[in-house]
Amino acid sequence: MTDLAKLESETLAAIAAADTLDALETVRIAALGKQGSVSALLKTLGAMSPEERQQKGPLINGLRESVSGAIASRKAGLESALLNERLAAERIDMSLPAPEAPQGSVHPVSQVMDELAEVFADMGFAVATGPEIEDDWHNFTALNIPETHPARAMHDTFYFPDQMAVDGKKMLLRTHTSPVQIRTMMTQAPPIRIIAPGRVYRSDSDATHTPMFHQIEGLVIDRGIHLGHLKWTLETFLKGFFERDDVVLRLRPSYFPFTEPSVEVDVGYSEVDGKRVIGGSEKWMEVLGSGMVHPRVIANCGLDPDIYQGFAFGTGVDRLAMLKYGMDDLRAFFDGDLRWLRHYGFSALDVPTLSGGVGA
Ligand code: 2U9
Repeated sequence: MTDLAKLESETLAAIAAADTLDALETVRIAALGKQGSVSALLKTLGAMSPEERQQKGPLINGLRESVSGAIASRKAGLESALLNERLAAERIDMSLPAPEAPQGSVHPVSQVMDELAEVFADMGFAVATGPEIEDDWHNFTALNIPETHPARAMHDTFYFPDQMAVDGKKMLLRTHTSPVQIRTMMTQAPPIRIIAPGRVYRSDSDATHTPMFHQIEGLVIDRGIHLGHLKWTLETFLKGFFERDDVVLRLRPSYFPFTEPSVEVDVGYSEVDGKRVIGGSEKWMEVLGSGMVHPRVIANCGLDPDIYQGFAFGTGVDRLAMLKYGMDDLRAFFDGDLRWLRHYGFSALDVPTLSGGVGA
């Protein structure tokens, strides 16, 4: 066997025996690299006579062709074997259930606001909203709250700097949603039936009060409105919200500058395993304040109190949520703690409807 034929069969055997791309690369360099065996032969062509080169040239080039061809097809073979291995190993079984995706939840305050809107919509109330940055006329004066009333003091109310005053009226963060009702009485002709839910701000924060909390107030203005209408509305509201027919109310005389007479409302409950269960009249807890709208407030809004009367009420939405859903710390409502939100939060599909039940 000639040297050329011997070199070709040894090199082709080494290519066939290479079982990884790295091993094949080593064989390629040994044959076709700068110091390779086939490259060495190609270099001898330069020094040959024309006759010798004509005879040996095609043989040596033929060797180079067959070696590089064998390397190329071996490389392709090894690469497709690698690909098939990966395809087998990295299979995804599409029939498996989707992995748990992180999802958000509806905050209890939003849920309770939706429940309340649903309960009051059934009684013909519309939802009214207004600015959270208010002036002291809409927040205090229009509501018959005198200049010297402690609620106006800085220890209760967040004021903007005096230079922010508009038409001589101080700007502040509203301390209740009552200004929304003032604005409605000044722009909408009676009959008025609205609820005003929203954020309110008080600077006296402590263990059970946060500087921002949520309130909902209601207002009815029409001809011939009396306390019986107020009592029925509150009973229907609380029965619908707590989803119980055995809700019992107790009305106690009270005082607010914007209502006369003023009535604080307790709801009956019993203690079961340390939990408060609304219903019956074993124990009482205050849930809201209310009263007949003071005639001066009606007049302040440009309506004639001899023609129009009304009632109003107010309560804390966070507090109603705690009563209904059992949270025991108001501050947790505002921490944004995902564990709390996951535990007390609602699904976006828990849309409250009177027919489907107002709560979860
Ligand atoms: C207008 C006229 C009267 C709203 C009312 C209360 C009684 C009341 C508190 C309950 C707990 C606020 O959330 S709270 O801190 N509210 O007790 N609110 S009567 O009376 C109005 C409102 C608007 C034009």
